[in-house]
Amino acid sequence: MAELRGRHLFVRYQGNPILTADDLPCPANTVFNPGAARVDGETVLLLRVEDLRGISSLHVARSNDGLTEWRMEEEPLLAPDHGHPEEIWGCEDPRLVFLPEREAWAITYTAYSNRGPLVSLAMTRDFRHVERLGPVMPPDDKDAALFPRRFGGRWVMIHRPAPLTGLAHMWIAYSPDLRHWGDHAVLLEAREGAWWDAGKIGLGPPPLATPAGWLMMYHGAHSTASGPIYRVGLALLDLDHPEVVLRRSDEWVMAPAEQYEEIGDVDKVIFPNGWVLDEAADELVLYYGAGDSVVGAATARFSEVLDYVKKAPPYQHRRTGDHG
Ligand code: BMA
Repeated sequence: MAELRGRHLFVRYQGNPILTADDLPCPANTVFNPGAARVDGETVLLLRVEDLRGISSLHVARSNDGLTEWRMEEEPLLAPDHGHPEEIWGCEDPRLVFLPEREAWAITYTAYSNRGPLVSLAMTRDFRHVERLGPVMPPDDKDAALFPRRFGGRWVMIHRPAPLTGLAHMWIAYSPDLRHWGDHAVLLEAREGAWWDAGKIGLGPPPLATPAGWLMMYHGAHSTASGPIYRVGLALLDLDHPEVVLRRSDEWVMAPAEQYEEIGDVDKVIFPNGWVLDEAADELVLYYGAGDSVVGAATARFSEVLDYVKKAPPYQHRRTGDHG
């Protein structure tokens, strides 16, 4: 019966949406798909703000309790820059991971180039200044996050290239220096047919280290006659070998249900990029874009999420190249 509990794990915050375009210091169309971090006793969201041209930039908001009284920075942390033609159409969908070795936060984000979306990497120590490392994956590629530490001396990144034909799976790559990436392999496959995660999947928030393995949330974009439905499920990766998927939930754990998730610039979208864990309180707070228009939050008991994913079905790996 473990699968039946999945859709009750995350409870939406009653004050949702926690941020809308009206909360911003500048005129904007939408605010959504934030990365999240806990920094010096505050929750930091790196928000995707889409302006009235359709171009997105990344803005910092801070809150003590992570739910209310957000304070916005006036200027964006990352906005399309003339020196970076790969960002000409915007900076989107950041994921934030603290790298203790670098004493800095890694920001992986979608840079929207005129040759399609690609993955770019930037570093910050304080969410006030940022250093771009530039593109790390060519187009089309999205939904990337680093792991916070090296494995066998190498950094590891999850990302989602869009193939010219076939299904859009999640991939894994390795780097000695955060710049040169190789040993590419499929990590988690999109399912086929009627499944909620058929056709196209992608990483949600960065994987979270737990004693049982890396907790991973991912979205599935199930296509329907009225467009895709974006829902999220869970998987568990081996702690020392993150390319090994141990478990994968059959059912989604969150699906669009509230009006602000079902109706927006893009209907029926739940798109989480960030979460904040308070281990002492056993609380996991998930931040997500809803309907590509506003920001929602949902909380879960961390121990229940772990129990659930540990009981999810074992994952059957296939070799790269075996799949469509
Ligand atoms: C994905 C990304 C997200 C967006 C989602 C739903 O491909 O572009 O930014 O939230 O589609 O529209």
